[in-house]
Amino acid sequence: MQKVIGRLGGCVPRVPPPAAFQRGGSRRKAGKRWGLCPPPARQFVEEGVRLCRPRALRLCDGSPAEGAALLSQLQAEGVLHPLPKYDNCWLARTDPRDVARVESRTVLVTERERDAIPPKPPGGGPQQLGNWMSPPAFEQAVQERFPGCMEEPLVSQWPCDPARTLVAHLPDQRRIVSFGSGYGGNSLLGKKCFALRIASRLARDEGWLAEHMLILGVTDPAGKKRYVAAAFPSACGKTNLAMMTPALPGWRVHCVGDDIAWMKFDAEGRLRAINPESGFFGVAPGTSMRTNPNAMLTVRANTIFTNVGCTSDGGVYWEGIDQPVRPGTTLTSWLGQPWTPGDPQPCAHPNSRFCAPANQCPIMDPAWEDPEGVPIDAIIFGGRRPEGVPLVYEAFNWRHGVFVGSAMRSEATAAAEHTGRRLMHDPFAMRPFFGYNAGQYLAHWLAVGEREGARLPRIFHVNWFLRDGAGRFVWPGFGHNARVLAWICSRVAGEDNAKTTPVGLVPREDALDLDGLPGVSYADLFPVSRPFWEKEARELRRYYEENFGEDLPKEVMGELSALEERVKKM
Ligand code: OXD
Ligand code: MN
Repeated sequence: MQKVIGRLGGCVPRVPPPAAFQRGGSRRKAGKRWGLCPPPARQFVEEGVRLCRPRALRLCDGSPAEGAALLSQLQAEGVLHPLPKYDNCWLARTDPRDVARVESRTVLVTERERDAIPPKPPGGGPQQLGNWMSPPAFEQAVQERFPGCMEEPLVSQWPCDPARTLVAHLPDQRRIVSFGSGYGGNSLLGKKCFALRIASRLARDEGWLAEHMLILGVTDPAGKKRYVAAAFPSACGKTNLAMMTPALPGWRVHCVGDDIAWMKFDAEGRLRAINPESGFFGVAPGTSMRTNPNAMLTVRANTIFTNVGCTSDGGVYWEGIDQPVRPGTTLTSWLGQPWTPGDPQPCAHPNSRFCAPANQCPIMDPAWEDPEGVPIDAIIFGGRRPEGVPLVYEAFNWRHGVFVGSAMRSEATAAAEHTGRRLMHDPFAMRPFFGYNAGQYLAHWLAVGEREGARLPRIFHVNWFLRDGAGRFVWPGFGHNARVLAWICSRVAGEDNAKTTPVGLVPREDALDLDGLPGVSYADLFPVSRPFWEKEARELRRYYEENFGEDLPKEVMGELSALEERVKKM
């Protein structure tokens, strides 16, 4: 940005700012800044003003003073409530209809449907790999929503229009047009909309990867550090893993990012990742000093909480926060109602969130803002699989790894409008975030693996969520996941400590450190059963046929056939 302004300096035409600019001194200052804006930015604002007809216009400068002024304005308007127990922390209660991503109203607008999604399933079932909208339908949708929308009187303290919400992407023009929702995943346009959907399209055009992945650095007791990127579907513990406190003595984890990774090859052929976000937008329920102390320390200041409960002494509350409420303190639910433990409805919405600056996390990696990125040694896929899928396995090679990513499934979570514990396919944890046809996305990953001179990371799959017959988790998870990272690091270091199964390479029994975990048995953690994988392969074949059709790369179908053959021989 600095560069763009520099280049324009001196030749900036005197352009009068739009009439909606605020009056007085701020109008004069804004007018000056307006003149420095690049012409396409000015044109964008002018078009928006004409269309939406706001009462006032403000050109943000991003200064702390401006941040403070906006917070007090939102407090005065009843959108934000202060949380005096902490430093500069705020609570927002949204309209209860605007609490999650709305995948059904998230669209890719392209001339040809095939550029956005694979062909519709033969039976006419719902397309699960995104929604397409034609340019004329999009123009009509804009005309039905935007003209004068900022003149309309507010009907609640939370401006939204759930019946007409639309989150549209125009990948050819690198444009995003979002209407009707203030929920972060729909309205923080730099996040899912740009850093995943539009960026995945940029990445394909330019030969890199924009992925729904956390990035962490893991250092072994000898001081050797490696970086891994991991893709899990929403609300499957990415933030917890990214900020983990290892339960293995001598091991350390540093966080680079908890949700999105942009990965490009460097001159030596290594894949280097940056986190394009500057903060965390994490799920609150279940976060505690036991499960994620670093997240708890991160959100003690400068944080906006959305749809959590609150305490009468100005603190926050949610299911699993694991903090005693002081005697005499009362609780209020996310709906603003008095709440007592044991009430049938939760105190916090299951998808309630914290939004905090990343640099407040006590274990941010020293290189987390390095523009060169960090070198990735391993890529991990994972999901919530209550049965059948081993704790960890390694793909045989890159192509098999692409297959493993495409075959990911997980129980549905509260981050989107889906309900229940239904098992959903979620290829690469990108199902809601593809910026182009998912079949072409798989082809792009395969092409990355063919790149000349590439020193590719190894690929793994993990499942922290296996349950026993009584429904109890068989793996303690959280800090103990460091044990799995330790095995992954040993594989990256070239140790010969894996055994081959039809599904992939698993740790040999002596290679996974289970010391000090009474009741945790290797056999429970590594179920590889023929009936389970036969069913899994059958369901996957149907999923591929119905959702990718002929856009599934033949290499991926070949990997499925190879799995079926290996399973037959079990
Ligand atoms: C999120 C998600 O990160 O829904 O919020 O994936
Ligand atoms: Mn996410």
